[in-house]
Amino acid sequence: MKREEFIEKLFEIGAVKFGKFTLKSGKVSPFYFDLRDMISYPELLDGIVELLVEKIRGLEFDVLTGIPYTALPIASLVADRIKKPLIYMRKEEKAYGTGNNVIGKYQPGAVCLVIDDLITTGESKIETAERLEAEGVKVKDMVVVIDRSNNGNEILGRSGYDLHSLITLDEILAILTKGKYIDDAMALKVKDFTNGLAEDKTEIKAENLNPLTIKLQETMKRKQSNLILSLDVTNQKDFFEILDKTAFEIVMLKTHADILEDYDQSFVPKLKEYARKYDFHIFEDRKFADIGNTVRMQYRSGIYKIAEWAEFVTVHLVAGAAILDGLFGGIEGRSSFLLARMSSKDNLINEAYTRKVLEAGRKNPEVVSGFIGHGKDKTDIQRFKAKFPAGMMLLMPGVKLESGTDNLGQQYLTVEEAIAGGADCIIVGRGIIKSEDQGATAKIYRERAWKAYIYRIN
Ligand code: S5P
Repeated sequence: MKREEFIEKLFEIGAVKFGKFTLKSGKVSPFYFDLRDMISYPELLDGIVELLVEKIRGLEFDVLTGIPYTALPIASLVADRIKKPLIYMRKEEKAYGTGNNVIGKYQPGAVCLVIDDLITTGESKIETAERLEAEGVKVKDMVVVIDRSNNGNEILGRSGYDLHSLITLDEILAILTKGKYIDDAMALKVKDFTNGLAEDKTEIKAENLNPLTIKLQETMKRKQSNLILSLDVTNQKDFFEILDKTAFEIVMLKTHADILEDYDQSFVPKLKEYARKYDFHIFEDRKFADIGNTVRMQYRSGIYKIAEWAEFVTVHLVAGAAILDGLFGGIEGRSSFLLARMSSKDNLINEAYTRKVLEAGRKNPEVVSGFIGHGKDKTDIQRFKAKFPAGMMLLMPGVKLESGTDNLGQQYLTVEEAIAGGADCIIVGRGIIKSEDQGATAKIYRERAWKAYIYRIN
């Protein structure tokens, strides 16, 4: 089947529609694509399989899959035509990595081609690929029938996948206007609409970033440091002794004020004086996680009155993004880092949770400077970082000079892995604190981290 003919048929069966459609987001779209009914048109189905087989010729893969529901019957027809095994993911999500999420047989490490009907944001494709990868299947190439975004390639490319699309939105518009199925005005409307969506997605403008995010980045440049010291000790004497030796090397100091046994009213003024003298930021790793009203009190009252002295705090979004209002409502000049992933073994954060945290950050740049995250290796971190809203930072704990673990489930990457993957700052605790010469060790961390950072951003 010719492409023109195929596109015209899609229009005729109503798989490609123009008019006014209210989307889930509440926006009114001038077009709507829905390929679900295609399975009821054998001739069209035949055409699409033919075009897909042609498109995937030359790609290397062991098995193939279609994303349920729409693409699954299409993928099974393709599998039959090229005589390759089919597998598919359950639509409902079982626990990660249990081996029960994939139906069909494959060898561990098998390379899988992913077929889907449409691409808009690419999220469902990335999610499928990540779920397949969690089950020991590798994904490299993905094929879609329609690239509705016109830049699916770029979206998936950022996450390390190659997208092949049969037809793009522009091509559909060109053919349908040529055949007089729609007029130029409609084509223009559709283009305006998709450009508008693209802009919505484009990320946070610099002027909306929290001024503290910008300040932190300026301090990084000024001090040539992206090292955050996590000063986890239980008394003030050790605390300030270590700080004396390391303050010069760090861009930010991360505290857990609640582990100091002798915390008293002298602590904060002294800490602030160090921060001023040595030019670093103060970051209390409180990991707020309760309901809005409670976190508000935990942040502003009690013994620590964190809001008065910590420029940055950490927040777990398990209670929902509304707790950001609880924390920061009515307060100026403060910001947070959200826990998007954790470094501890078997933590319960999954991809869907991470995605929601990143989305919450994108929507609240005035109180969120970025995310805390980790990964299993450089590639894994790159994929994670690719989804960040522009301008948001990745701070990474679980970093040492050598990779490894502690005996309580902490997992370490090396400085270079962390930064090459996309960490903007590294958070180091025991790697420095437990070393013999804390000052010299902090210097090594700073130099290695900064060198890797400069290399990456250039
Ligand atoms: O996922 C995380 C998030 C954080 S904030 N994993 C972490 O280890 N952290 C914190 O980073 C942790 O609370 C500790 O203060 C620091 C790492 O310390 P280290 O001694 O293992 O380097």
